Amino acid sequence: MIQTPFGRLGNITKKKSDCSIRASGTDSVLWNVSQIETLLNLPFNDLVYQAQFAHRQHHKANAIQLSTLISVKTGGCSEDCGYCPQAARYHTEIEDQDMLSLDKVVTTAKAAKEKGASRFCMGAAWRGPKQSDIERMTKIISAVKVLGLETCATLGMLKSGQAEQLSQAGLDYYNHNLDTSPEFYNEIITTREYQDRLETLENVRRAGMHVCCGGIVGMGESRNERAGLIAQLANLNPYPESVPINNLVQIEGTPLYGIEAIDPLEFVRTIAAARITMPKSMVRLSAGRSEMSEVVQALCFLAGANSIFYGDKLLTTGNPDVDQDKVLFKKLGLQPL
Ligand code: SAM
Ligand code: DTB
Ligand code: SF4
Repeated sequence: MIQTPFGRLGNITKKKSDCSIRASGTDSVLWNVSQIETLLNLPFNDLVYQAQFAHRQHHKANAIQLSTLISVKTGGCSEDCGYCPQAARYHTEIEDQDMLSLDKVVTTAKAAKEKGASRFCMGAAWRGPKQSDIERMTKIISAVKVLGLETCATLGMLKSGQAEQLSQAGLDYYNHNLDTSPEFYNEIITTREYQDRLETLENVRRAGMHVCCGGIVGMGESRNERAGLIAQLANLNPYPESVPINNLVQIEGTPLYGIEAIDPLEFVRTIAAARITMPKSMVRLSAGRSEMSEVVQALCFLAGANSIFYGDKLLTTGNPDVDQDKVLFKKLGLQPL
């Protein structure tokens, strides 16, 4: 049973999974979409209260983990993800850039560490890496790892041998998002299947790496479809250690440009549902912070977000700068983890 301030989760009794590879130590339970929709439909105060309660059972109340992103290879991607400025087929202002040198990545990682980041996440605009890409990435990962940073990479789909090589090189986390619910998925991406994503996540797990997996909201999905995304994430076996929740950054030239933005309170609800259903995960308030007021960000932290991307750039778009985040942390009494 999930512990909540109300004793039980409304009238929802969760059953322990009988799946074989639930992580030891996680209180993973199986969730169905309507149970998560019930959560999302709660009065806002009740939902946030439950999320804060879950948060305080497993995490320091006022500590936020900081990850810095770098794009190690930008643009020219073969895929058709409808949100992405790096897809070659959309005409955006992004300039393509070949893979960065090892020195450039290491210099950036050192600077991120000095500014207080604990994790360094390297992204590449690939459908998936080639063997030559893996060889270059393994050198980069090892060099970043020796700086004393946690390492994370997001390079697209991985075969099992590729995941093994990255893991051997010292990669701690692999980010691969499910992005949205299975039902809404084909509205957004057609060049790879939902199942392909699940297979990559399985390969990452089997190689012994931590899973960073989340999605994007504000793409025109319904509340039921947001519940569908959270159900998929929470039912991963085990659920991801790190769950990035991105608010769509609308980029001119992409198919999703101009879509109606999600109500910020609905975004906060999604964070709360992630926190309640994946109580031990780090829930990252990810893309979209530049467009968010301090008040909305504060509500996200109250609803259980305990990680952010830190530094003035995401992959190709802007993020609040370090000084702005320091001011916000001071106002809220938050500490870097
Ligand atoms: N190419 C690899 C892949 O797709 O797996 C890795 C990089 S890709 C840019 C990483 C993630 O960034 C995507 O899965 C998506 O969730 C997120 N993302 C990309 N563009 C975004 C946008 N405009 N707004 C919010 N999130 C975005
Ligand atoms: C994730 O979930 N969000 C990050 C990271 N994982 C790689 C990427 C956000 C990208 C936002 C658009 C851009 O800057 O290109
Ligand atoms: Fe390519 Fe990743 Fe962008 Fe999709 S999200 S177009 S795979 S870079």
